[in-house]
Amino acid sequence: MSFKSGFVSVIGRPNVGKSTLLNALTGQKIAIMSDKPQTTRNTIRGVITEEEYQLVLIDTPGIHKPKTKLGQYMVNVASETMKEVDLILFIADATESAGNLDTGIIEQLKQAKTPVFLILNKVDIVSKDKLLSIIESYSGLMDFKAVIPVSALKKDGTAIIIKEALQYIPEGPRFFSEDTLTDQPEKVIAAEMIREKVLLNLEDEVPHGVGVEVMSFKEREDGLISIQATIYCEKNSHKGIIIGKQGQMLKKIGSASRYEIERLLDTKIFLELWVKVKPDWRNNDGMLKNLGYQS
Ligand code: GDP
Ligand code: MG
Ligand code: K
Repeated sequence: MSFKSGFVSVIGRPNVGKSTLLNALTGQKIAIMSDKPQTTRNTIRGVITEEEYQLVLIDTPGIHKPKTKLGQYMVNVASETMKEVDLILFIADATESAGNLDTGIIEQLKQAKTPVFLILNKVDIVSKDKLLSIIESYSGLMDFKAVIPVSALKKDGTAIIIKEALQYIPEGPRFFSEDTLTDQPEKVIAAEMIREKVLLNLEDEVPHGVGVEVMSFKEREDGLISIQATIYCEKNSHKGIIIGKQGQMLKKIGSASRYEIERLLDTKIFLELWVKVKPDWRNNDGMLKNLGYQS
């Protein structure tokens, strides 16, 4: 059998479990996960390489009405991605029937003319009867090439996605070397991990106005990787919250980030964090570029 390779986009409204699914499929923590919507800004790719195929998975930012330049960037990335991939996995929440955001995405999926699978996630917390009625409610909305109920959290049904997906993947070359899990530079991943920890630790106090830039990422002579990163926020009061009393919060964010990055890179790291106020950075082109949001 000849080798197959292709690109698969993962799309769905916030919190349906896209990042969790990507991680389940690739077996690695790459895309960042949190219970807050819109944590995924970059198009992060996970790569699955087997004897006979290679699938490049793209975590597509959610589609929504943009209010800032960053928002517009995310929408552009999403709609461009949808046209160029071989297959789209549209992820929906199996515990709820389609809402406005779901149907809005479906309208856009129809225009992309790329094959679409409906992946109904979180079946671990839904009854069979409910699941059947949800499937029913979705199936009238568009012609899905497959409807696959899964639990990304429990890795239940995820192998079926791959098996079905391969029917839509063309013959092609190996795009990435076998041990590649993501084509994002490690610097960007480290920044995403740190941003995840900020979001996780600060609840809703410092909402989406946080960006992380890795200023330097160097391997030292003793093998340790030394990372220096700046956390940007929009207000002085936010800076205070991120740093915390006697630096406690920043310390907490730092050690949680270090743990996660060490696990990912499989090596010891030395992490230094700074916090800076940059009002309105989300509307600043130069700033967006620095943070890796190239358009
Ligand atoms: P995203 O915004 O679509 O990327 O969603 P995330 O992957 O960040 O997941 C959002 C929330 O749903 C997190 O709290 C996940 O733990 C949870 N979640 C994801 N997949 C499942 C699943 O299969 N079952 C259950 N019960 N929860 C899930
Ligand atoms: Mg996500
Ligand atoms: K999320």
